[in-house]
Amino acid sequence: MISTASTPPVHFWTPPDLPGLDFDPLLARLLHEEPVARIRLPNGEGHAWLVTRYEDVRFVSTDPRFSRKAVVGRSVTRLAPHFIPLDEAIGLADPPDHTRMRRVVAGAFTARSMNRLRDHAQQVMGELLDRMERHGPPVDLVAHLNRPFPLAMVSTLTGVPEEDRAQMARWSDAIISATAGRAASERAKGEIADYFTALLRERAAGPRVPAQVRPDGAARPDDLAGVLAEGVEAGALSLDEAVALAVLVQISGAHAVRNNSANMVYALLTHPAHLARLRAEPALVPRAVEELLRYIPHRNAVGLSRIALQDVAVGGVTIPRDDAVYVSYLTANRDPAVFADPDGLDFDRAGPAHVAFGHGPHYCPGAALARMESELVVTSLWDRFPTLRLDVPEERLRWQRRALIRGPEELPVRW
Ligand code: FLV
Ligand code: FLV
Repeated sequence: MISTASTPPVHFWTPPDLPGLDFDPLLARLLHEEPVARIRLPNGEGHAWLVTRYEDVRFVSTDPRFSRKAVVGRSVTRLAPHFIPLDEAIGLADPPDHTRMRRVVAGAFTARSMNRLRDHAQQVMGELLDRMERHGPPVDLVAHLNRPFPLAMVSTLTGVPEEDRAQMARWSDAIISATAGRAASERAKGEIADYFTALLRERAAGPRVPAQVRPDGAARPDDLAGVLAEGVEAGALSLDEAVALAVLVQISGAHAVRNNSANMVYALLTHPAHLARLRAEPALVPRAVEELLRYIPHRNAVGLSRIALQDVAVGGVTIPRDDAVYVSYLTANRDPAVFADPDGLDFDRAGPAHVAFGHGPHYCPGAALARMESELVVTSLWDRFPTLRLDVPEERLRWQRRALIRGPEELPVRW
């Protein structure tokens, strides 16, 4: 029998500039009508598969027959003109190389590091809120809080000193962008890689920040740069791998939480009953943040593909060897087979975990930090400014256009 099931039509997909937290209509249609589809995005060559159901997304993101390494050197169809990670980055590695690098990073994302960062987070948040109060209403919340807060947190984690953080933000914006132009994005990748190469060399030469004293008496900084420098010295990973890893953590950590936490504030300001309940029941905050992570469409289109190393059946369709495959964590989080009333925001939702941080070996290493930052944003902001509200009608808010990661351009508020 001749089957046409394995060669469905290719959907040409130029993601629309959607306002607010509207869900991409093509993504919704594919989830419901064509859960294993073929797409073509504005850059790169040919087509790629797109897998949208929760179970299929978890399968593709876990099965070793789908390779990230094999993406390197291929011009897979994509949203951005360039590739965001450096070729040696952990996001483009497969096990066992991936496992080896991940083990090194674990040393910087320990419970102890997170606890230390929690105290620091409260201090940074307090300073930003003080500054906002001194400025007085109206203020742009993105500029005053959503942008500087995660930038400070991830920079403390990586080991980037305060005086270099504005430059980090400029590099990140040029790299996580579909509009900066390929040359500018590649130049920024080169410059930030040079910066982290120098920072790691400096850490290897000796600590310049107050060091933790380890049981063996040796002293070292336990920020990511210190952990990576030590890993390079021990032969656990190459300098290029360490630099590419640090760059990915630095740019993704600041950029993702800036936008996602701004979207959370927007979601709460436009769901007053949810906000009132959250204020009345502070114990609800962790569950509310989980539900917001599930609900918020974090990005436009899709991020990083994998290559099928063999023919693999996914959701009843055979994906041929050598074809590129994307998953959508956005649609997986709206799959009605897993989440009842998936398009509703429901702080009482129980059941399976969302996949907003990805799934499988590449699961976001910064998830605990991102959760802590988001919980702090949605509590401290209203503790300090209980009457916080938008300063313009909702329809007048400007949303980033042709973005990779979605979020408001600015969030004018008063109190
Ligand atoms: O938005 C993207 C992205 C963001 C990011 O923080 C890290 C990345 O590697 C990527 C990416 O590869 C593709 C994106 O569209
Ligand atoms: O870090 C990545 C990432 C972060 C993010 O906030 C959104 C994304 O789509 C991605 C991604 O696709 C790949 C990453 O490595």
